[in-house]
Amino acid sequence: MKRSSFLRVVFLAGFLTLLCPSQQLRADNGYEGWLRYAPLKEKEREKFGAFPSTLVVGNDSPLLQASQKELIRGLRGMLGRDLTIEKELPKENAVVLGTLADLRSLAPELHPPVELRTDGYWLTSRRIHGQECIIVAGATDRGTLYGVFALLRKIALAEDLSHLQEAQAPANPVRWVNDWDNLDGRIERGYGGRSMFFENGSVRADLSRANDYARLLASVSVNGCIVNNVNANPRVLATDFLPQLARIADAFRPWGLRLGISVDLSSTKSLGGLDTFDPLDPRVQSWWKEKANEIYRVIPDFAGFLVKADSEGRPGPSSYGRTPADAANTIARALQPHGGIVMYRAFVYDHHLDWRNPKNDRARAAYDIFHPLDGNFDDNVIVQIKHGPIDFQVREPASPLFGGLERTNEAIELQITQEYMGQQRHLCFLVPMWKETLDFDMRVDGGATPVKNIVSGQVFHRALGGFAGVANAGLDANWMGNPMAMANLYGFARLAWDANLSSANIAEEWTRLTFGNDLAVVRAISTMLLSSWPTYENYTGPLGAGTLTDILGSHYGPGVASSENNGWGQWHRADHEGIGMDRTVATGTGFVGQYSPAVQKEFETFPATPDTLLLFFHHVPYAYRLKSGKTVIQHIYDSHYEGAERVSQFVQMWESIRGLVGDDERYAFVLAKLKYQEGHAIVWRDAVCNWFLRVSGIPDTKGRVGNYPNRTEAESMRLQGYVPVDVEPPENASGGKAVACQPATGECAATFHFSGTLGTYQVNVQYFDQNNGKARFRVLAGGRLLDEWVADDSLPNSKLGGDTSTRRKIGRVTLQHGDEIRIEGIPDGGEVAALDYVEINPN
Ligand code: GCV
Repeated sequence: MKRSSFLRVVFLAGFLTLLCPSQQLRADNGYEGWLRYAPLKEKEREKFGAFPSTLVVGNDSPLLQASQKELIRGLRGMLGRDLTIEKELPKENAVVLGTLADLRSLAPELHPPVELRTDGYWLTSRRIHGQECIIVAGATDRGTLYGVFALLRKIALAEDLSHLQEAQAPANPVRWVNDWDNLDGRIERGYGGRSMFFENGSVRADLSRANDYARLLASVSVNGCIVNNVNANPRVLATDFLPQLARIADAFRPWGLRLGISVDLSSTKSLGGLDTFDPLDPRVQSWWKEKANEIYRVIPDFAGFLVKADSEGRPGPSSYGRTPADAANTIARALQPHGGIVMYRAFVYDHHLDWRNPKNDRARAAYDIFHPLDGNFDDNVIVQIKHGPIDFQVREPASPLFGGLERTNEAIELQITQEYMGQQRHLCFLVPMWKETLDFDMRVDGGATPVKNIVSGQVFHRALGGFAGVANAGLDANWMGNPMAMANLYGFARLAWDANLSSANIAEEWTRLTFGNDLAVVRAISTMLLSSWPTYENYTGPLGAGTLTDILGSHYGPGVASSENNGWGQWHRADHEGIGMDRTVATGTGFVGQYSPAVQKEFETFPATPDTLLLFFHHVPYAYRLKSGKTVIQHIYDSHYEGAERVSQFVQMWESIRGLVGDDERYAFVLAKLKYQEGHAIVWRDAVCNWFLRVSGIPDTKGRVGNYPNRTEAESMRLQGYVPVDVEPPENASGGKAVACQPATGECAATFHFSGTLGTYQVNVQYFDQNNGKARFRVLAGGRLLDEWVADDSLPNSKLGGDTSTRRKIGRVTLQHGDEIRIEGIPDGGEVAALDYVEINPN
């Protein structure tokens, strides 16, 4: 969106805030997600005046019982109406709920307009025996449940139901979430608290949270959940553990959600007592068969296994010279008689690549390994492919493997948890990014073959396929650590149902369900969501170079050089002359050759390659001119400044809807997160820009990079107790240094005199919030206390650097020339109350 229209939305939202009286405020900690069922406004409620008061339910299966309860709960919340339950069709208007088979016995004359595929539903309003009825009919019980949620969604969105006629079925049979929960209760790459499934090596006693999670997932038609980390603990298959897993499956079952688990392929050795895990060894094969039988005895609707093998140190078939197909088929054959499936991840690569060899390329791995196996996988195996060829970076092309498996089931793996995307502290709505991959046309055999139609099975006529989303929801009240991050979970599931839904549509729908139908709210939040991914990309990693994050540590703050000189293969190859990976067939790694000939033409040459992916495919000099007319280096500088500036606008937009988002708790929570992001975007901006300035030696034509006239470096202040320390890498602190209060000192201060003129200013204090203590800070100007706070965030590092650098913004401070600015720090634990700089900007 252009800056001018973006600001118009800010203005409009603010204006509407003044016009509209505040909604009645409800307490809301984000637990209900998009299922709030908040009372509709009077005007909206009027639309449902004729809604029936009676409910007829076709059968009494657990799923239909859940459907019935949900309908009652939703209507009570939104319309303040209760439903009376009848066994037979009453002599008054009614809601009729059931499968198509149930409906046939009630009203044989009614047929859906199209044949409903598995999990599909039909919503319609019809006369039955002279009575106006709302019909919710599913192809299966599960489809009926999905129909109920769809109907409730329509009511929450205040849609007109008078001509209700909608028949829908999911495009993808597999719509699973993967949760990377460890049995000890930690979640790998989870940012929403501890596991809701496991604690201390066992399944939790209280699984009510798992039941609520299943409800949330069912409301958006997710039908499977892998509950443990892909880096799997073999114990998950232990005989005494299976009944524990069965309890989770029981919690999921009323919501039509099937449980699956990640398995370690070497379990036959570590757990089974065999001396091998060779998938072609008959003893290994019968062990898996026995294990599958044992599982299905306690979990009859068990969904299947997810496998990570020969990847990042995980054992795999390569130990025995066997292929992924050998391994996948061995366990698939064990599951097959029970209807279970194997999701075998294509994330197989060597993380000890020789970085000195310019022909080495991690991006090639999945295709190189799996393409030759096409057609060798059993029918109940699905190859699960990360959306890009590296690893959930901020900008990657679609994995060429999607086009390389014509005789194999495929699923796309999307990462809902924001590992590389700001870890739920930064707003980053991923649906637009996912859609770029889903809509990407692989042009296999010259035809239109977008990724979405490949994974659904449509293009290559596969019976199985779909979506897997790494969710990692946890025990935090709001599930993911930030109510805004729930938009990604919602968006994932909506795309898994129908990948043709637009990003704007999903953003608006989620916003309305989560925050209400107020126009100003819908506009402001949708606008923020839709521009958040390009914004994040702008201040982190440009032009397809990948996220320039610290890939050896937290994957969070900046760490531009961390990708280089190691075997992980996330190289951007930036040096003093240029940047980018040459992946061309002509001179590079040959990765481009993995695409169909038509797609190769798009990426093989500089001029054909879109700017957004230029550095993914080509190594170019910094002075190379992009299609935008800018040089690469100037683009890096400008995009980082634009990105950081845009986050400030997010803060303003959010502030413009104060009082309209339904409750104060979520409002304040999100505001705090956005303000934090505003500061951290500047940390990113400065680190990346200064790194490239130092390495390229080419100055910013606009003179911003390395030039901060309103800053006073902490190391240049008068220090009492504080001592200057180097920060590594140096670009992650202004001037490469900070000051730290050594714990023995107890309390420290840094002072300087304001050299500007009398006026109102904004004082920004850049400090470090380590996660190993709760240091305290006080800021005084001319002896007046301006602000004080405790640095008690749990950022992902205990060191001073790009992960922990944090901004405290103190607005509207009157200062006059010569005022003493004093920052006092009191360390705590290992946290040294460190300061980077103070910046004083005119208000
Ligand atoms: C579960 C990346 C992540 C790992 C993750 C891995 C994977 O490397 O950093 O935490 O491991 O992907 O997807 O298997």
